[in-house]
Amino acid sequence: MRLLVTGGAGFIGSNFVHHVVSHTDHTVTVLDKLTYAGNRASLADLPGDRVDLVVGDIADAGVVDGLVAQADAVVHYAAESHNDNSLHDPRPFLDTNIIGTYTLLEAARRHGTRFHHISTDEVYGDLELDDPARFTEATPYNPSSPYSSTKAGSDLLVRAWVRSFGVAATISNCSNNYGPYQHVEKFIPRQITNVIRGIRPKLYGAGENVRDWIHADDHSSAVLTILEKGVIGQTYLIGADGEKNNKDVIELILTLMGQPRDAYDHVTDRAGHDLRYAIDSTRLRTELGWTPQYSDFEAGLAATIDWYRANEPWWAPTKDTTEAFYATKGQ
Ligand code: NAD
Ligand code: TDX
Repeated sequence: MRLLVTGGAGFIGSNFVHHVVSHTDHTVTVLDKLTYAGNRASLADLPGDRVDLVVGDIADAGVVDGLVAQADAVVHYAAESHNDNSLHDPRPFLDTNIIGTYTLLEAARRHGTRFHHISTDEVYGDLELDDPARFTEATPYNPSSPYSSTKAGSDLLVRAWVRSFGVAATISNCSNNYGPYQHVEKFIPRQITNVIRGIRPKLYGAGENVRDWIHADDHSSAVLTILEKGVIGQTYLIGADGEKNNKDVIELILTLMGQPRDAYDHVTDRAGHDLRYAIDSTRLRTELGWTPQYSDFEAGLAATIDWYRANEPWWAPTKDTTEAFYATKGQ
């Protein structure tokens, strides 16, 4: 297949492109605007006869139309992805997550192209810490932030384009990813690179918030499975039973990096901070036969720490500006 991967120079998109190159014969065209979050270097070691990069905006119908026409399937990762940025300036989230998705869907409709939409568990809002429930495909949408509300809006556009126009689309909603190539604005790489730089890690509030961690490579194998075997019009939740609170994660990072486990600061909490996410991925496992490979979070985290230690030239150019921005917000 010829895949068009939007946002393929970002964190999860670039992990997916690496996964596709090593596990399939597909060729990939990446369409990426190279915003502050996109990085050419994340694709640099991939073979030129399998992967090419087109720099452009998913909201630009002229660019999108020709690329979608040439593809057998679109895998749509491109988004403004950071909750904290969405609290500061929501507009780019509307432009990319809503108008960009709309633009891609219209092209898929014109050309009859298979479409897979990447989304997040944050569309379901949050859970109490002691709630035995986890999110399922039947959980009502209840997004909290400008980021998650625009992702929810994009999911609903996809559903409408399936029902009204017969677009051959599937949707997946995944939990929090970790692994290589993640921007240092995000929780885990921020703390790892802080320790490398001699800056104390920063925990929002009391750190009781729970995230359901999955390795980015397991997310990629799930998306490939859905692309190959998923039922058109269906939504699949992707998760690997990785619930951990932020305090435990920060203490584990410090321990794995040879620091005292309490050598971090509590900083200003995020406005509207979702308390807990948790995914029930039964449908994906039983109906499509997917299983995650990274069952040991500590081992996956240790490998991620090694990757950031070995790849400082990849993240160093963005570290100072990221920390300067957080400092303006007391975070
Ligand atoms: P990221 O911010 O690392 O990467 C986003 C990529 O999209 C960047 O390369 C950026 O340049 C590109 N992009 C942004 N606006 C664009 C535009 N208008 N046109 C073309 N390209 C554009 O994000 P990520 O963490 O890799 O997330 C990828 C997708 O996965 C998003 O849709 C996100 O909602 C979803 N998701 C992320 C997580 C997570 O834990 N990070 C979890 C579940 C779902
Ligand atoms: O410095 C920090 N300290 C801290 O305690 C940062 C950056 C975050 N946090 C907390 C906030 C969250 O509870 O850590 C948790 C994870 O934060 P993020 O990495 O910003 O992720 P989150 O807001 O949970 O959203 C992520 O997962 C779902 C992705 O960024 C989204 O794109 C995805 O949809």
